[in-house]
Amino acid sequence: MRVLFIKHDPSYAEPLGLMQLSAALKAAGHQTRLVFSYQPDLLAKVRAYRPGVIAYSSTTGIHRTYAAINRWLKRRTGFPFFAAFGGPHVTYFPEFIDQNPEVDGICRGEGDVALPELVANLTSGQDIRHIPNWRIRADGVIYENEVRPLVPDLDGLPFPDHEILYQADPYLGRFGLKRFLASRGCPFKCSYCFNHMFNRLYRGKGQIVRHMSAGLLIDQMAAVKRQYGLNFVKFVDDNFPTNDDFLDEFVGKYPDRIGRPFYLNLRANYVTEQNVTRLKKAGCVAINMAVEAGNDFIRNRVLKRGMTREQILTAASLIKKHGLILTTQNIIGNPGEDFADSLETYRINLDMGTDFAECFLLQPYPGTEVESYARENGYYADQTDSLRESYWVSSPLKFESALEKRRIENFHKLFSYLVRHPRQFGRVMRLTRWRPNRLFVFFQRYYDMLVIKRVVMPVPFSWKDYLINISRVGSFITNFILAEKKKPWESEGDGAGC
Ligand code: B12
Ligand code: SF4
Repeated sequence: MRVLFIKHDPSYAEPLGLMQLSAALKAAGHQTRLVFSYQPDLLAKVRAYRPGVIAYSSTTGIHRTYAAINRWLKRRTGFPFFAAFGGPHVTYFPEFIDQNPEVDGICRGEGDVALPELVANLTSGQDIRHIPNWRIRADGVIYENEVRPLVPDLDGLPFPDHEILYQADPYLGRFGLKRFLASRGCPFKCSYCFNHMFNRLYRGKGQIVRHMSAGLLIDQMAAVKRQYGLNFVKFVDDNFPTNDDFLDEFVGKYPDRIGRPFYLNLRANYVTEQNVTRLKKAGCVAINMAVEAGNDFIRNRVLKRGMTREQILTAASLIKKHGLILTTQNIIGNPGEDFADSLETYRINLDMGTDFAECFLLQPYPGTEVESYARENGYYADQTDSLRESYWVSSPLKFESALEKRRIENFHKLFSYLVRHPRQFGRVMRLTRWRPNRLFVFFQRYYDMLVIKRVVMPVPFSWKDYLINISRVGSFITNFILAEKKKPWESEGDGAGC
């Protein structure tokens, strides 16, 4: 059967979940393709491919766009197809299928076995109502099924399908920066993150944290390097594996077989002398560590990080001592936070000597503990469905006053700049009183991109890479500042009742 994946947002990062699913489908003998909905002729492309299944992988916020695209395609393609949704949004907000009658099934949790099983049953005309992980709409009824156990051995999965992505966007294949994943799962319980819900959903269904063997990870990377080229690696694991069996093999093989600088995420409690030494020996040039909040109460009671200020500062000094770039993740605009608390987060970054501090505005994603905390304490009253596509623009929470909210939202846009230019603090602080505006949003996105390129990934990219990136950023600006051109699925009404 032909399965078509539709992805809406621009392709600046590999959608590894989707690529993993495509590999599993191909291994089971099906055909797959990816189309980007922002490119022209979506309908013509869908009609030409005539898939049996259209698959969407959705985070919260963008789910509305995917629901609209799907509704439009159901009306306009002129042939029947099974509309399958998966990814974080439907996993934590399964009511999505009840609210969208054009959706035929949603997959909660891992889709590696669930999607091929659904497609196999659709191909052979077998019953699809009782497949684990799926909530299926059939004969006007929704059938709910438990999740199956987690994939026990990541080495048993096929390598992610890079071809599907690079066929849809050949430029990405040639771009030197590529992302990889060595593991799945995180055992911590941070209240704003999806992991505590994921772990609850999978309680008793297998080991949460799993990693590939270092040898297979490197085989996978070597194949990508050979076929498409590779200058710089970003590992997107929640926490890069640091257990001895993995790290020893990784350090032994990576320099010879891959030999490219890399960047990864590590929680402060895994930043030890031994781990940093080994990672540096393998070629690590930068470590990203989440701080989230400088204020102890917000960090540990609201966000449930379980991490002391001393732990954060010690980890930072260890990273700096070894001459590695230190980047951090920070969240401001947390429930109950005031502007003074946001400033504490800024100051701890100065104390750490952070090279680049990425800052987000808290979004209470559905089902997270922080969402309940914000609702129960009167900081948040909106419908889940109103969350924005991105955490870069505004906060959906209530603060003590309109001025407090404005200062936090503006400070968020200036945060990374100020951490690099603390002497500008006095001057820039005045800007936090301005009305939040698109210029600030654009400044932050562009500034962050430049710093990441210059400081975190100082590897040579070609002129062509620069030109293509500038044109992509250019189209982002045009869309953003001149208000986005209406898409066909937006101009035809919401299709309710169709
Ligand atoms: C790398 C990453 C990114 C990358 C790449 C994103 C991408 N689309 O792959 C970048 C930097 C671009 C990014 C951007 C954003 N991200 Co992000 N990201 C991640 C991260 C760290 C890893 C994703 C990954 O590759 N996972 C590994 C693969 C194997 O898992 P997977 O993608 O979940 O797919 C599996 C299942 O979900 C399922 N599945 C997925 N899709 C489908 C589809 C079908 C049809 C089926 C059947 C099954 C299925 O099967 C897959 C295989 O088992 C996750 C956290 C995490 N550990 O997962 C956050 C995470 C997904 N991101 C998150 C967020 C919020 C965002 C942004 C909205 C942030 C923003 N800009 O404001 C954007 C949204 C971009 C987008 N539309 O996807 C949240 C989502 C929360 C939510 N409720 O939606 C997560 C969960 C982190 C968190 N805060 O908790 N992200
Ligand atoms: S440590 Fe990171 S990935 Fe793990 S639960 Fe906390 S925020 Fe999520």
